[in-house]
Amino acid sequence: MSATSGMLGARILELADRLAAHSDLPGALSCTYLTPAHRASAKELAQWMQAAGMAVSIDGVGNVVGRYTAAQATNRTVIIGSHYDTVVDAGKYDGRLGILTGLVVIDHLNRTGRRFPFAVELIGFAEEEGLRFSASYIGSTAVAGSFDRGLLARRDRDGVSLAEAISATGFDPADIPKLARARQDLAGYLEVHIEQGPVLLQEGLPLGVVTAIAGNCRYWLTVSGQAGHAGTVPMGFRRDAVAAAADIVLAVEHRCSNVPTLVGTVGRIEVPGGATNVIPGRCELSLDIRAGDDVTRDAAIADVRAEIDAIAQRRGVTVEIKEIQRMGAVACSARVQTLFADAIARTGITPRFLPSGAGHDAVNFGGITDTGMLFVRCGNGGVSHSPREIVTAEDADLGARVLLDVLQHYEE
Ligand code: HGY
Ligand code: MN
Ligand code: MN
Repeated sequence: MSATSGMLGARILELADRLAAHSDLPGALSCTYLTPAHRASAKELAQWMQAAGMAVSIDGVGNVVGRYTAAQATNRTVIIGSHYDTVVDAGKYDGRLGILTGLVVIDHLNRTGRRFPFAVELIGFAEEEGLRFSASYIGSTAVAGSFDRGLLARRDRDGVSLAEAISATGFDPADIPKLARARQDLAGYLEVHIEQGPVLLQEGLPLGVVTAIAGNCRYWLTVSGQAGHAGTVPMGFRRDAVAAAADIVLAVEHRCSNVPTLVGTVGRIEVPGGATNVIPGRCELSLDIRAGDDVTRDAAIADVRAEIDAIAQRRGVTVEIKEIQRMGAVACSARVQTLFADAIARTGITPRFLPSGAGHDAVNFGGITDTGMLFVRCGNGGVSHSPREIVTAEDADLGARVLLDVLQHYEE
């Protein structure tokens, strides 16, 4: 690649900084589905894709789609994708690194006039984290043809439904199935993503090849006990919803500890109408359990549910458990893993294969086309979903060069 070494990486980081300027929050990055910051981010990404020689559109669910045509007319397409929505107080690279890596690679192809026997579609998916409507992967399931219409009824904290939010952008949610790509046209799906963990950093490696993506299950729990006066109800008479929730949190931690690839997290815990001098009668909490394989995960879920029943019994509370998401573990294509590994080896680095504990848009393509992921090292101990998330320009540059190399060898 003629681009001076390091130049692509520096450009990726510069664009990530500029994209992070669009935020729902002052002084922190938060880009939630279909907020003004989210729409502004889509517009800026579309401009950059246009300047890189792609035909660009923003589809009905907010995906930013840039198409780099093939050497000859064909529908066969390799998708390079990742997401541009973020968690609250996020890092600048989760999802965005993958979009911007694809952008600088296609910009380089355009400048050098290089085209392939297949088209390349760069897609910035609009909603992967599932924060606003507790509905992950809206963008990638729409493109993959697996969007769950039942999600349209989900409401955000202001009571706005997903259907209303999408309709407000001028698109009829009933037309979402029309966004799906014809399966016979898909020649592959490639995603570059930060590792969001410490493995590559600890082993001194800039890149890794993803073998499989963990399956995760998410739940929303409502604990109902008995509200009361904090000063007058003796401890033995209480049915305290928060104390029961605390037992649940510790039961999840206990069951999910010391089992390889198994993790359990309570990321949100809320006391509706809570007050210092009131014994909580109600407590709501999220639950996320995932593992490298579905058998390990499902065994943990069964045990946690049994323990929740025992806690409810012991404490005289009721616990309603609502399943929000169930995603199976997805193996990455052996062919694409080999393509990434060979490209990494050509840079002189030993390829490192590793599973992903984080979910990614790639899970929605694993069953319909050759799908693979390239991990890029995370600094700061591998932290992610935090403003402390960092990537070096050198590593980002290597990731771009490997992605280009994979495209050049894709159809050999
Ligand atoms: O939750 C996840 O694994 C991803 O960051 N959405
Ligand atoms: Mn994330
Ligand atoms: Mn991500």
